Amino acid sequence: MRRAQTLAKAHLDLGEVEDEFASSVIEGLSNAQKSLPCRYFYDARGSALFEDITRLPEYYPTRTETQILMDYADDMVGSVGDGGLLVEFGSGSSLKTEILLDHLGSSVAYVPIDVSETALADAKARLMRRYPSLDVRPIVADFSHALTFPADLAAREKTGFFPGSTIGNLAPQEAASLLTVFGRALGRSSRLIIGVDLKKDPRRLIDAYNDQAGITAAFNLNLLRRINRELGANFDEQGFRHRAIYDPAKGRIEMHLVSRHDQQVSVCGRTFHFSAGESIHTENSYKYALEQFREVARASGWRPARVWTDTREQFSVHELIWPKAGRGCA
Ligand code: SAH
Ligand code: AVI
Repeated sequence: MRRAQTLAKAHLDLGEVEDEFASSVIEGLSNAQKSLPCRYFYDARGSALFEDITRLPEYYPTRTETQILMDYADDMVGSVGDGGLLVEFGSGSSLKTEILLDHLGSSVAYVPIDVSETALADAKARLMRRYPSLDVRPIVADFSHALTFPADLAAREKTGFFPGSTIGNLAPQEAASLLTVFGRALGRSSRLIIGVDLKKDPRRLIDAYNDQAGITAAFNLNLLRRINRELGANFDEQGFRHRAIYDPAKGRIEMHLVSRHDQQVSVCGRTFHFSAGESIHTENSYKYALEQFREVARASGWRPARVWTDTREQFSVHELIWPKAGRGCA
């Protein structure tokens, strides 16, 4: 990924633009189909808006996955031994984590990893109140980069947790690559408990990303506000509208920000032109069939084991096992 960014920078002659956020934004807005990476949604306001999304009547994934975790947490983590390490990728509020923590021994340590510093700080404060003896060691990082655990925890037996179907925000091939990174980081014989949203009636999907209250729209538009604040850009939020569509061939929801009229925007001293109706592609959210996701897991080097779903098979939680030896250097 770093190499890809270096190549992209060379191609665009980004020169002095060293900041990763700035270079990603300039690169994305320079593409024929303008795009922005969805990991930048999560500044303090974006993380808070995501929490609002999780409580919306239309946004079924959080409720459904939470119920699956409550029904099967003991099966999922009952075998984790004393002194184990729970590592969560894209932990956000860590609310679902509490369901697992209630089924784990008190000597387990917890490493939440997220790009959102505020989400990690709020989660840590709450967890320390609710689980006073829990050793919580947040890491502010992009989980797709090589991960190093605190030295005193590195040798512990690790269980990965990746809820929320955040894996669905990557295309299947990229998802497989990310799962390989996780497997190598967690090491031999580790397990990963991962939430994956399932294919379903497109109407339900479309409603989940076009809520009546407009919270998903605010979440999407917040990206422009963040670019203005952090990169001194001059996006007019009112000049763009939220659009979410389902592409059945690709099996994904796409979120876009659509320019309401012809306009020019300046970002880091560069000018970008938007015609009326032109969009910035801001997020994909892939929806899987159960076997299709197990195939992605196999391609990444994990062995798919158990799967838990709700009775209507709207959402799934998979158990993956990283082999004792073999692929990679784990
Ligand atoms: N796990 C929580 C939150 C899901 S929202 C849940 O299930 O409700 C996605 C989370 O992943 C956000 O907190 C976001 O900040 C984080 N995230 C997204 N991309 C990331 C990346 N590349 N590296 C680290 N964290 C990331
Ligand atoms: C974090 N991720 C899995 C969410 C999703 O459903 O793709 C982010 C989100 N985007 C719009 N609503 C929620």
